Amino acid sequence: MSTVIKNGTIVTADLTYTADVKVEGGKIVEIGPDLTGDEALDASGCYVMPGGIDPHTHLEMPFMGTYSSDDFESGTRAALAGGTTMVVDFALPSPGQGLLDALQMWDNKSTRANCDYSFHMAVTWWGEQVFDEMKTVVEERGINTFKHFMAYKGALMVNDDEMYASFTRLAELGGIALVHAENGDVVAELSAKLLAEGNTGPEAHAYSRPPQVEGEATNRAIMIADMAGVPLYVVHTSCEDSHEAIRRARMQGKRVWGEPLIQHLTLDESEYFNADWDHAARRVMSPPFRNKQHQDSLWAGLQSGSLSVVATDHCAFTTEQKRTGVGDFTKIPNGTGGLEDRMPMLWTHGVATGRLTPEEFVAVTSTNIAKILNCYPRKGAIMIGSDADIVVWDPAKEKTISSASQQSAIDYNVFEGQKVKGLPRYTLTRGQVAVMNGEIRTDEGHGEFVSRAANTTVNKALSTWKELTAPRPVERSGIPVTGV
Ligand code: DUC
Ligand code: ZN
Ligand code: ZN
Ligand code: ZN
Repeated sequence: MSTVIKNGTIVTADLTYTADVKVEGGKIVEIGPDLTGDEALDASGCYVMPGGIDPHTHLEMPFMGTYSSDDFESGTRAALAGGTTMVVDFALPSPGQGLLDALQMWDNKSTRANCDYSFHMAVTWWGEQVFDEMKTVVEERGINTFKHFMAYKGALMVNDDEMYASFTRLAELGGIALVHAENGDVVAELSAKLLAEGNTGPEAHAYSRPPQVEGEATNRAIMIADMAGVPLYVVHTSCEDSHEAIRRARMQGKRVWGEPLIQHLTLDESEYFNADWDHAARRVMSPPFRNKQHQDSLWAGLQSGSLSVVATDHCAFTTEQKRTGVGDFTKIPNGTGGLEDRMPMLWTHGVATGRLTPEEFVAVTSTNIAKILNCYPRKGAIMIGSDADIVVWDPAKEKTISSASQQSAIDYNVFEGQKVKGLPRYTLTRGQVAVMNGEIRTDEGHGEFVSRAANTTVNKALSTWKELTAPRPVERSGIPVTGV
């Protein structure tokens, strides 16, 4: 059975042109004029783009005493509804748990996925077992990215010595280090002080995590990665303080990438001052939303290329779950949704406003991600032989975002009431039509794991630090002289 996408305009990360696309056996088999096939999808007036890849989700994740509410079924259904055809979720060992053991849990959950997916591995503690298992994870399980939490003290946080050990190991294995960059020690101090002074509401969450904690941790992670010789990917870059460090590192030739979230690009800190406790608590995530200046910095980063991708950190909790934190903001489960809305929101606020070109949109929502994570051009491309993960994007289609019509399993949406223009007409996951003119026809279990090998040639950090400081013999005679 073949399907031809007809009369559309193909947009890739480098090129916009007119051609039909023929899909068969889950792959793109032909690109050209006047193609024929068993079935045709009309793309007139639409852009035909690589399906979105969300490099950062937390589906059914045990966290802060509960589980995030979207699982691999509802989460990937939401993804497809919004034009995203692959998600990369974090397999998260509890401290002391082995990496392979945690991966088994994620394998079990992900059997319900409606679209393809991959995993990042989290390093939440350090020891010989983790050191050993990292090799198996990279070489046998096809996972080349490992996340380190510099925050969540007493739970997921790793210290600098552990981070350095893990980064060094990753450099040997050809992996990439990911960091959640917030100074967890300072966050813990600020949180305790705020609570002691009677600041218990959701707005105090933002006070406890100012941009400086993120800037400091980002700088520290960059320097540690440089000493270990490992490429670094900074997740949820939310502010200028962190962006500035990434920008500087990149200009120095270091292989560092920054990942702003659609939430930070479009929502600001005023959300936390809403008089409605639920409204504010539903938007509690880490890092928190920032002011307009930080938002402008993130948009500038996408425009200039100093920030590489746009993600969601989709980690959805119901209002009921959020209310665990009434009277103590530190107990509000951290996280917001966004999987269904990332592409339409970025199109509306990025492309429709003229800030991004359609090609840049494809780059930051798909192609750059596939390249960095090493699954390009299987994913992130409209090329013969690529997986037929395709979104037929109608730039004229409009809707108002509402929790009443969303796929996510929660009872609200942080973008509630926002008008978006630019939505999928069709979403194809490996050739199968999952969204047809607004109708969702997902196929539970259709999603397959995407293996991502280590990339030992491209992913080298460029610092010369190691050569400059490598121990070398010094021949001396006589009595050592100390002092000046
Ligand atoms: N931040 C969140 O808001 N939720 C999940 C984990 C994280 O780092
Ligand atoms: Zn994080
Ligand atoms: Zn996250
Ligand atoms: Zn199927």
